[in-house]
Amino acid sequence: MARAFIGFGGNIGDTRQLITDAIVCLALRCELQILAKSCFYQSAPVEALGGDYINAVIEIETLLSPYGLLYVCQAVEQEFGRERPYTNAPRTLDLDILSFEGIHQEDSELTLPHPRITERSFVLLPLLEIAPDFFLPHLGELKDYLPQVAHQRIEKLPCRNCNCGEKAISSQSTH
Ligand code: PH2
Ligand code: MG
Ligand code: MG
Repeated sequence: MARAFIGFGGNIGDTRQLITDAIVCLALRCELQILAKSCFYQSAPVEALGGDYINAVIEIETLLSPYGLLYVCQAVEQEFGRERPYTNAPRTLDLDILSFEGIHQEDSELTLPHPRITERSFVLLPLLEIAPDFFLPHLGELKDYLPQVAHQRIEKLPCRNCNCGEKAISSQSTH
């Protein structure tokens, strides 16, 4: 079994619901198991136009090859993220394989780990939430890159599945 991390992002439509649905869609596939799911994060667009993004990261284990997983991710993107030819809100959803079992490859179709994994708070924060000691052979400890992305605006959104919302509420009430 290979362990991999997948990043989700989008900034058109109800991205939070779209990511939730896409994760359910992945969970229904017998080729992979979901091991962990981060909270949602709202982030300023990085090198992109438009409104804030919603981002999240999941950890999976799979018997698929990296390209098999890429194919699955692209199929889910198409299912959920394709532009819809009717009035208002085309919806987009981006799925990126962030790392796959420590494999290092620079292929035009699939670069692993993701080439900008250390440069983006919207990847590092959710990934480190579910894998705090995540380490990659060529990059070292991912948490060491946090200071470099500290200027990128990002906020963890309260959610039902963990107590991050409760913490936010209780810290508000104590101040
Ligand atoms: N994705 C991009 C480009 N910029 N910015 C944020 N905040 N979140 C994203 O997911 C994102 C981005 C290209 O995939
Ligand atoms: Mg992307
Ligand atoms: Mg992508």
